[in-house]
Amino acid sequence: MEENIQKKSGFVTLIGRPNVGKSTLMNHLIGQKIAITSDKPQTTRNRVQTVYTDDRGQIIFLDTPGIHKAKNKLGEYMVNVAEHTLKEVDVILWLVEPATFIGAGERHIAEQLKNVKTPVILVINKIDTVKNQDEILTFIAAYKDVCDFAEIVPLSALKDKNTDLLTELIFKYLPYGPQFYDEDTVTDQPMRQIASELIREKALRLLDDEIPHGIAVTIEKMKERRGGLIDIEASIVCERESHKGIIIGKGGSMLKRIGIEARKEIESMMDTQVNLQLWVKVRKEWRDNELYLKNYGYNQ
Ligand code: GDP
Ligand code: K
Ligand code: MG
Repeated sequence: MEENIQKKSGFVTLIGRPNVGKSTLMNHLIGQKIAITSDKPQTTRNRVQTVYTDDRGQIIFLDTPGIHKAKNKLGEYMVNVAEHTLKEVDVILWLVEPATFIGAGERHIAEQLKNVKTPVILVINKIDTVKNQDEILTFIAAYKDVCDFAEIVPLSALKDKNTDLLTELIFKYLPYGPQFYDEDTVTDQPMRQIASELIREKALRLLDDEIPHGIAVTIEKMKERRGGLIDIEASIVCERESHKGIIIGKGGSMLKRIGIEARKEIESMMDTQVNLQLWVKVRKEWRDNELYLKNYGYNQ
């Protein structure tokens, strides 16, 4: 490693209620889609780590599942991941919706933050949805008393508005020190994990509300042929026979759509051709079964 006393580096976590745009923001900050996103809550289940590097130094982002009240063992696991992270990082980004109403979800997060000394930057996301920009001042005023914020930044993750300012403010709070990763590193996620997450994302986005929470994706096989083509066999695991039917769809149409969309994105991610085969399996109540949870990658 080259010596670089001038550079900064550190860890930043994104927290906030489901669907406020944490994964979208992280993807835009690093300039590449690594974390999956959807309009469904609890899209993110594991901690996803990504790396941003420029002349100023290196920011390591941790996209966590949201902090919420757990309903099953999978939920408990997700909440643990999120709460644990708060104490390990250099900066916390707390994302909220552009609103003056501060709900129970936000109060719960504010309670958690009372016990940590880490600087908190409040990010008021989705300002592209605010018609009258003067309103943003009222949102800032409403949040000022909730917590002792280091900074407050209104922005749009989706439209990439004001995100450069956020990066600058993050660097302000990072310590000087050596880089943790080489400059080409974008994530610590193995390709297998990214592939299974991309399949899960397509299923989340294409399926109706009730099913997505009960699905997991496992990669059974991932192998490169001579010439570069990659064969992937994966299973979508669901909790009921009736769900299996919906995931497969009429004459296999839904599974085919999920497969096509996932394949395209995995191909662009891996920069090579992919042959993707998808199966659907039923595992009743896997979300409350430690063994299944472990098997599907939800353990640390
Ligand atoms: P997470 O659950 O906090 O990780 O949220 P996601 O990143 O999965 O985003 C949830 C939904 O909000 C998705 O449909 C995103 O496209 C949408 N979203 C995220 N950021 C913005 C934004 O700045 N503006 C708008 N209009 N939508 C956004
Ligand atoms: K989401
Ligand atoms: Mg997310």
